[in-house]
Amino acid sequence: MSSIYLSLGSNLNDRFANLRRAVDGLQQFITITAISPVFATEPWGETEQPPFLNVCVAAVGTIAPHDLLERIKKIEQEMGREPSRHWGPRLIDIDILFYDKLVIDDENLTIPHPHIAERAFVLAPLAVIIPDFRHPQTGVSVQEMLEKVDLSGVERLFEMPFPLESREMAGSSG
Ligand code: PH2
Ligand code: MG
Ligand code: MG
Repeated sequence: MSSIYLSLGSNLNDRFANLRRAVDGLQQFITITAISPVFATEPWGETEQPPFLNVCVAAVGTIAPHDLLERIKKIEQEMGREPSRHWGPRLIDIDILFYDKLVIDDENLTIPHPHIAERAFVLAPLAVIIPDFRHPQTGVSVQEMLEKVDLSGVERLFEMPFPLESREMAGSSG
């Protein structure tokens, strides 16, 4: 079993529903063990776009990293994500942050995610679920990285309901 940590973000349409749907999709191929609270975050990188909702997810699974990436892309496509400019607005974005302590850097996939240490919108939710996890390349913990970033644009909103109620898991019939 591998430990997998993901960042989810949305800044278009019903942002919370988008996160919820993405979590449901992920559960088809990994077992989610924790979900962070939902954070409202100011756009990072490209600031002329609507504010985001962000969460981080911890999961376990046996899916290989590149297969994980393919399944994630499929969720994004099925949810109707359209091509956008680099760091531009998106209905749903699911990024692989860490996969165990693995380091991968090829044309398709870079793990750990290259921007973790700069992004308060990743570190704030991640520090709620894995504060002591150490970056495999720098040895710096999530909590230590969090203490180095500006948290002014990041607001903790509410808990993401988890685990899902069994009625919800079975698919609601009204
Ligand atoms: N994602 C981006 C670019 N900027 N800013 C925030 N606050 N949250 C995001 O999820 C985000 C972003 C590109 O993936
Ligand atoms: Mg991203
Ligand atoms: Mg992405």
